[in-house]
Amino acid sequence: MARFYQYEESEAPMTAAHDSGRAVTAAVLEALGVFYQHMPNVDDVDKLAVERGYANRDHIKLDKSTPGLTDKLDVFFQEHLHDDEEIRYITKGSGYFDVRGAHDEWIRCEVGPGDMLILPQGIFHRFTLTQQMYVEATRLFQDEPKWVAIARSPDGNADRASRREYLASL
Ligand code: KMT
Ligand code: NI
Repeated sequence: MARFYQYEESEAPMTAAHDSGRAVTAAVLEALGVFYQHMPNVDDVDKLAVERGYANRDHIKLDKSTPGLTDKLDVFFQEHLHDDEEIRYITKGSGYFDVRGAHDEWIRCEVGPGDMLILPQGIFHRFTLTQQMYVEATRLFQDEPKWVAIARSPDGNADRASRREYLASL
């Protein structure tokens, strides 16, 4: 089951828990447009995919044997947004998705097997592994995945349509 909390900055590596001890509720995440559900039954994933029109999916595995893992993780951990939702269903292992809260603070979402997390388009976020250093996940998408990572710019990507739409949706 997932766990959500305020991220505590420290010198510890990104894969450390960075747990401030301050929990964040599912309602707070919902207000940010983040969808979370524990779905141990894969049938529920298929049902959600039909309801939301996610016709396509692929699979990603990251562990210590992944070629270029360090570089990949560095990219995933750069703060960014996408012009599409980021839909991830964790099947094995664990990971941390950090999303920006209402006051631009980091909220850490620790996810594990059976967790479905959907980040809305335009939300600033990043990803890393936990110290388990292992995750497998299904990535769902509607058509062509638009997962180009748009780095956060000094003005917070204020002119980008997906960002403007996201802010308007809050
Ligand atoms: C992403 O887009 O950040 C990823 O696909 C990370 C791995 S999904 C567990
Ligand atoms: Ni992303």
